[in-house]
Amino acid sequence: MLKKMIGILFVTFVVTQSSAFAGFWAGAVPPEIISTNGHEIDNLFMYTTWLNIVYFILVCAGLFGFSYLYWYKRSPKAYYTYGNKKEHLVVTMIIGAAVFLSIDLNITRMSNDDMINEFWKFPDASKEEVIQIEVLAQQWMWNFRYAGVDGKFNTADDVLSNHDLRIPVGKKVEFRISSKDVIHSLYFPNARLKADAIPGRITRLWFQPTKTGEFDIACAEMCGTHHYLMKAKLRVETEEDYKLWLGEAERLALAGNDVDNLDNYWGWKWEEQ
Ligand SMILES: [Cu+2]
Repeated sequence: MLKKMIGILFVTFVVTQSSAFAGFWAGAVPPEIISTNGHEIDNLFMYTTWLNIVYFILVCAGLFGFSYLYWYKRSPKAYYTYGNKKEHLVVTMIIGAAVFLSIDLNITRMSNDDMINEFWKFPDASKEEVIQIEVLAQQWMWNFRYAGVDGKFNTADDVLSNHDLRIPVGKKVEFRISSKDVIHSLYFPNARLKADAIPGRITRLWFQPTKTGEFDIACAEMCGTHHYLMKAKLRVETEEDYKLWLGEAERLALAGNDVDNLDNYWGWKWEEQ
């Protein structure tokens, strides 16, 4: 009777919870990658995860294996050791070196390679077309600034946009980021990129989108009570759509920008770095 009841309870639990588990796993799947180098970050995550699983299995094998081998019925007399014999030291050092070399040192090498070969290789606007965008974070808003028809930042014809960032697919985009008040962090989950927005400083990041669509932009730094509201939209558009939007936005900017409103001049000169 008791067994039957436990059985029924177990089946009920599995049936009712399976959708919750499915939801959990769906949430664990990383968002779609939309940049040329986003997979480098995923590779690093996967490498670390799998290697940790391997070591976890080894540790469990040791723990349960030795518990089984030295079960009290098999070896009734306890054996006492300080663990300071030469072979103990050698085994300990081999395990320590294996973990250090395969995890710590290797992910340092991998991330260093990624930084130097990808993420810090900023596109050179004198050699190729680069979409340049200035970002100003504030409590609790993302301000984006395009240079406008004159190609110069912080002038009356700049295109200003809040929470709505548009970029053309296939083009390299560079962001120069700052903050008006506290530290925020510009986060593109689909590009696997984030950079802090720090008052009085300009930080940079770049990526090249590979897919059109609408994606999330978030603030990844707890920045106050309405931190959660700093959610902007990234629209990756075809080049024609982007040019159409930018043309219209430039026309509206020229016609409607309030040149006397000093609040609109938060931009800065885009200089070589
Ligand atoms: Cu923020």
